[in-house]
Amino acid sequence: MLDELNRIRKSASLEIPAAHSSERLEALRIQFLGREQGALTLILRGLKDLPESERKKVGAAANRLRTDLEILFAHQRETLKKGAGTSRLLSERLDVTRPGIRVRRGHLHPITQVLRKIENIFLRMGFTVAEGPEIETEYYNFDALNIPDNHPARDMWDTFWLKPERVKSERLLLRTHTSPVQIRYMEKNAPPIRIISPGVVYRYEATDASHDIEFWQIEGLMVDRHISVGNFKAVISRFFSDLFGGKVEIRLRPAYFPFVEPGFEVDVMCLQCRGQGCSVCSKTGWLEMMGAGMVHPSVFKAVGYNPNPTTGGVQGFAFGMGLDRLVMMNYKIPDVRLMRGGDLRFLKQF
Ligand code: FA5
Repeated sequence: MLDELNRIRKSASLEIPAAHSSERLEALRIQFLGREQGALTLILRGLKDLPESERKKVGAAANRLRTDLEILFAHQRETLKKGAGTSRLLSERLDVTRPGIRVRRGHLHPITQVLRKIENIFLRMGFTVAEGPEIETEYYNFDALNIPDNHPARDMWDTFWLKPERVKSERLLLRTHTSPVQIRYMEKNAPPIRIISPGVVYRYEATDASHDIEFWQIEGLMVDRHISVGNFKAVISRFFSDLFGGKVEIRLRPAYFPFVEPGFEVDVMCLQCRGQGCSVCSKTGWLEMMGAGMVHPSVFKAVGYNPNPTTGGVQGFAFGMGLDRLVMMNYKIPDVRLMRGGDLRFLKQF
């Protein structure tokens, strides 16, 4: 038996360090220590049949050999692992002399590009930029703008109401226009005022080529003593000629908005079809770009301003234009829904 143990020790100490793969190492482990037929296992299992004097001697030698083999196997396992690490290092090594991988640059969304252009035009005319929240209270979106509950004008803006229905007794909604920023700004600032306020607004309505449920508006507000419709026309004509290079025809139509008096809508001749009529302008040749008007005295009262010019009060004009539609005009985009579609084939063109 002792001879047999020596033979196993000799062969194992040659073969285990020579194993160059984990598969080979596992085969050797089974050969020597395998639970069923391992050479050493068979000897340990046969101990019980030996005479007592021999059993002790062989048993001690066999256990020593088992410990030594386990150490040999563990050592070889480590060696193989390190070897694998080295070959990974070799395969992943960095060749700093190779040309780099080009990282594709993104760019600004067409809406952001046009918005920046518009902001610059207004900044040059002495306006500043103000912001307001997209989640708005019923008071700022409607009541303070002279649109009380049950007023039929509320039907003009299909609204996404938020749940829970009331927060601190206020009903919340996704703002349907940027006009609430007028109120928020006037509450905190005294006249004279010259601001624009760009932002996203939401409407619960059916979509088509010129209507989306989420779109950008830019609010404008100018308040001072002796401001008239003439000032509005001058500012807005200058704006359109700076934006489109002076080649654009605009027209003012009377319109009703409860927070202005008089009110009007401003149309721009459709650049897509040059006034001939197409799907973008619903075959009219004109695209409605903004609602506007002279700020209603009730709105001034709601923010604590004196609306009476004969007693030193103020007057002003306000407008709210659809930025998406201006972008459509600027780049001749046929459908407003492309703006938020996330289609790279569309976006890469700008
Ligand atoms: C308003 O939202 C008023 N707050 C504008 C205003 C401000 C009037 C200040 C008077 C004084 P209106 O609902 O018409 O008005 O929207 C203004 C502009 O937003 C429209 O002229 C149009 O250009 C754009 N717009 C309206 N609905 C959509 C829509 N569903 N998708 C894309 N653009 C839209």
